[in-house]
Amino acid sequence: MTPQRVLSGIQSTSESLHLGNYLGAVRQWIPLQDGYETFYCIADLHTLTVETKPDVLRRRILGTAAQLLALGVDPDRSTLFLQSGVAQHNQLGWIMECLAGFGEASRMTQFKDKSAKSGNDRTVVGLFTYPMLQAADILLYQADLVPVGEDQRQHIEITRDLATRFNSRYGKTFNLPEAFILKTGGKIFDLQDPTSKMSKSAESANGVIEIMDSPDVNVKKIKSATTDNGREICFDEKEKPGISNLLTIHAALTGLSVSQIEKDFEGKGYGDFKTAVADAYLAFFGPVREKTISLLKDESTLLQILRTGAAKAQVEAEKTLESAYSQLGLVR
Ligand code: AQP
Repeated sequence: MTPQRVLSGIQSTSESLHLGNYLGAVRQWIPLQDGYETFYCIADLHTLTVETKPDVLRRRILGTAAQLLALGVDPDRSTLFLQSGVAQHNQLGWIMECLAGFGEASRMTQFKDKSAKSGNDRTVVGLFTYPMLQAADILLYQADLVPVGEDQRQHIEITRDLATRFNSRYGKTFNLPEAFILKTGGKIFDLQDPTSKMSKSAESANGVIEIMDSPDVNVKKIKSATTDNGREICFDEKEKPGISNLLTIHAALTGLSVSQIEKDFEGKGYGDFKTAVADAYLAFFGPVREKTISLLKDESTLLQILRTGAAKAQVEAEKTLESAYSQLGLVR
């Protein structure tokens, strides 16, 4: 039996992944390498929706690749590639744009939030069509599963809608992918404002743990995380969003269950608990940071991994694109 396919991606919008990117998405990528055929894409074209200096963008793309490898993406078991290295993404992206309605694209929360923040004059058309390119990313590989954070659920739904529309108009061409979202950690919150998602575009960096930041800075951020009234370490998202977020983070990093951690901290205070979260952070991300720094010293190996990945991805992408073109009636 052929293994199921997994596709996921991450933008190269910053020097560092944040804790939410890892705990919500990349953490799932690693075990899926056993038993699934995994395609992991650095969505560098999506990154162009934010204006970035070319030298900075290049550094971020390589930095993202190195961090993914350090976190456990294994190029012998996964196809790791740049979106811009597989031209079929743009080609199928155009077809998705021609299938999507203006109304449904306008209802995408990410577009509404980001365009409201930056205003009409500074919002690029690419932000509006972002979900259609993302749909192409996924459908090209006939993915069964898409491991992402909770904030991406709507984009996976529109991907399914577009695939269903195409299949019913032109004949079965695309597999319908399922979002694969963790129950614990699918949404990691900002440490200073635990009712908002931890996000690269947060107004203040104080509540965002960037994994490539110095360990001292991150320990300080964890220790000054907003906590709630009371003293007990217990999970209650409504009454104790700050402590609940830290419990989720601690559980995800140590593999302990939230109820076990609650038990371990019975009678102890917030200070002790934050120290434990910081220790768990250091134990996990200290080596990842060191490994990333060392991988970045060998740029030619990184480039080779990405090129090999793109060549493999192109073969699969081309099969799907050809079949979509011919179903549409485009003359080959
Ligand atoms: N806070 C989060 N909790 C859980 N998962 C999250 N993801 C992002 N934030 C959280 C997941 O990370 C993956 C990559 O996301 P992306 O490519 O959209 O990354 P980004 O846009 O550069 O990062 P942000 O922080 O999400 O940026 P903003 O908020 O500025 O757009 C996805 O699977 C995502 O769900």
